[in-house]
Amino acid sequence: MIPSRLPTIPRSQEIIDRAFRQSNRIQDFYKKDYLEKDKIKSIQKIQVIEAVARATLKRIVQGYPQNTDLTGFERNLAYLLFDFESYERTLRRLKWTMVKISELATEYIRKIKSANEVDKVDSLRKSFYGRFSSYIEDLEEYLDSLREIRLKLREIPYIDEKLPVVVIAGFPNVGKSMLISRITNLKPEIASYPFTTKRINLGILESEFGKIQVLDVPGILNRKKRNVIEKKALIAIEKVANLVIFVIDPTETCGYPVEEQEKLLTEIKGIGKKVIEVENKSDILKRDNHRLKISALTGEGIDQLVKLVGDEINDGKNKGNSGI
Ligand SMILES: Nc1nc2c(ncn2[C@@H]2O[C@H](COP(=O)(O)OP(=O)(O)O)[C@@H](O)[C@H]2O)c(=O)[nH]1
Ligand SMILES: [Mg+2]
Repeated sequence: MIPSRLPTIPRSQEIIDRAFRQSNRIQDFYKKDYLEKDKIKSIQKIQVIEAVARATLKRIVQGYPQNTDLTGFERNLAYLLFDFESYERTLRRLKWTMVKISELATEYIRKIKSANEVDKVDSLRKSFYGRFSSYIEDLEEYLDSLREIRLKLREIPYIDEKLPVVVIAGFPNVGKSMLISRITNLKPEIASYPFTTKRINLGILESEFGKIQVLDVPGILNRKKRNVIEKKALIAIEKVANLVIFVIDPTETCGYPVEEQEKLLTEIKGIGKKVIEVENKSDILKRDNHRLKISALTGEGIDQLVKLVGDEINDGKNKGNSGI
């Protein structure tokens, strides 16, 4: 799973500044032999710089998930949202830099120990500073990409695979977000323009059979080539849904013809998950058909829907359905 707190990513210059700042805090001490004193001080500085940089990089490397840490759902979304191979390359590069900096510190400490002039010690120390800084500066583009990937990883909700999952699907603007805010603790953004929901929102429905995770996914259009936003919704249905609530807007105030919505429903049914079909906005229009009529706005039909969801999930459990 993806850790809930992914470490923030500093800039190269921040890592360098932090390391040097710490090294400047080393307490002064008295020693009669100036060369000896200079050596000890220089070694201490190198040790502090190396330790600070290593700790910073280690915090990042350990705080970010490896491929094997991810659940199937998380992995699918991650592959969709960014180039996973380049992400792994970035983490490997940070680890490599940690090793290189440690080697560099060891090498310079050894050289300083055997130096026999103050000038030599000072030039060795400066040379370490320069080489250390360039290792960290070379990380800049990797840190930039990791900073962007962090935002994408944070978009992926944590799904408890032990609890059932219901995905609310349908065209944009049919009332999915308003519906999830009705039946769960979640209050997502609701707007009268399409594609408000770009990420997957997770809410918890407290049913009589226990907690059910409900996902409000971006609207899907009925078309061959889907964009990344739509693919997220399909991945959620394919990978984690035990049940789908498909919302149809018969009023077409969503901006899409019912016919198109029906076609999408047929496609979603083809995925093979159990689907509850509802017609929303019943405060405006109720058609005469078999579907449950609800209004996310007024609350009409919502209790029935919640009951139906609970029954379906519970039914799946009793049947020993491995998908639930
Ligand atoms: N009249 C009416 N409007 C609704 C209902 N449900 C949603 N809406 C409106 O439809 C628009 C889209 O709703 P939203 O929940 O953001 O749709 P989503 O894109 O499917 O998540 C908003 O302007 C809502 O106020 C409903 O049951 N009745
Ligand atoms: Mg929405």
